[in-house]
Amino acid sequence: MPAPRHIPVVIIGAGPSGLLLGQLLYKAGIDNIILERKSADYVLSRIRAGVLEQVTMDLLHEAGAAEHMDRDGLPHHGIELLFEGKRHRIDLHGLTGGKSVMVYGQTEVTRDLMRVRAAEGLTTVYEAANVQPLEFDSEQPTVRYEHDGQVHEIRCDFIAGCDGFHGVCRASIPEDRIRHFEKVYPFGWLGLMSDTPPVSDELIYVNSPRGFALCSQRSHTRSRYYLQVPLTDKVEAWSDDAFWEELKRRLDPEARARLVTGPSIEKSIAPLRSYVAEPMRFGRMFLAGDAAHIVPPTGAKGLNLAASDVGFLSRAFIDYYKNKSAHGIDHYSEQCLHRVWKAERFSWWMTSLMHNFPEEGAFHTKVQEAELDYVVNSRAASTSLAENYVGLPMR
Ligand code: FAS
Ligand code: PHB
Repeated sequence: MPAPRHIPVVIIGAGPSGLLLGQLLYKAGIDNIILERKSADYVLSRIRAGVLEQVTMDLLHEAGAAEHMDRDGLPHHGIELLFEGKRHRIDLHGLTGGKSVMVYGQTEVTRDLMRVRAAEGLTTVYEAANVQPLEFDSEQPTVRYEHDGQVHEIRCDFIAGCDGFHGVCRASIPEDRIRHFEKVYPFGWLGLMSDTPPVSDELIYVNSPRGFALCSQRSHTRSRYYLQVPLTDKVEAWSDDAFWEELKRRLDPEARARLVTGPSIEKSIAPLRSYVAEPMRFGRMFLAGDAAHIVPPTGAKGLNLAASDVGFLSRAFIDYYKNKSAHGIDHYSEQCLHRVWKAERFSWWMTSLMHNFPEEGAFHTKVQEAELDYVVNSRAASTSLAENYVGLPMR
């Protein structure tokens, strides 16, 4: 085994969390390495989020990775809620004093971060196998991994667990030091991507008697659609035609008439869960993004929460190295969780509002109808939805 080297921060995972953290640390002069178990192509092949909050946009600018987002991203000032056959616009911009969101895919964000990292000559070890965070309670943790048939060890000051929900970092924490909070939803999202023009200028969130649907987009020529499906459904059982026919059944007549269908370029089913691990810091190992929490995508918060965790973590490391202060790292978990739980609540609320829960019975459906009517007819209620959707401040 080559002699262990020392790198200040070892980041495990090269998804958006790991890549954004790597860039923010580099910009502050803090050396780091990223260890990723998959290939770069595999990471880019995963179709995930599509909506960025201002906080995320600001961090991408700070990371020097916003050029393509500024060029290709689509600012959105409103969304629509469709229920009982009628669409109701939520004026995000007007209700939040001028805030908006940016429609720009996670795949593009990840590609942009990969590009700037490579341009700066920074190291990302792809296809790093059997990555193990070790001695993270000591003053000098170690990360061991295998690559190209060799075992490697890196000594470091800090480990950033950016390895997602199924990663190794959270799994390395003894059960008596971590608390899990989880809610699993009784359905999944069947997603389809197509090179067809979006059905509408803005996103449409649908609550129909047949289930939830979402009409989203990636550009003026690429659309992203979702259908609520039972957890027992298999993506192989859904032909493109079956998807389009079911989507039409859940839309209003105007959208149904405008819908342009076409061959899927991606189709997959994702389960929905709410999950939070507490705390998010264990000695010199810090969890960020999906490694620490998961939200149902209804509120478009997953990627954005990952970004704000990384914003807090990068500031904490910069505080440590530049100001010799442990204040940031000592308050990291509390700072993140304050924002995480508000996003968990909003994502749970949007999911509860927009999906069918047949097992909950007729009373639940009537309460849902009343809440939808209240949200679109009360300025206070629609303002609450709007300020959460555009993203609460990082504080
Ligand atoms: P990621 O999971 O993206 O990245 C973690 C990385 O760590 C991966 O590349 C993984 O290969 C790597 N890794 C794992 N274990 C490792 C190990 N042992 N060693 C080394 N590397 C390891 N969010 C939204 O806002 N809107 C959406 O519509 C949306 N849709 C989603 C659909 C699906 C199917 C999923 C799973 C998530 C979705 N999300 C959505 C949430 C998603 O966007 C996440 O919030 C986002 O990917 C979080 O980024 P990371 O924290 O970097 O985690
Ligand atoms: C998406 O475009 O993938 C998307 C948009 C908004 C959501 C979830 C997913 O709430």
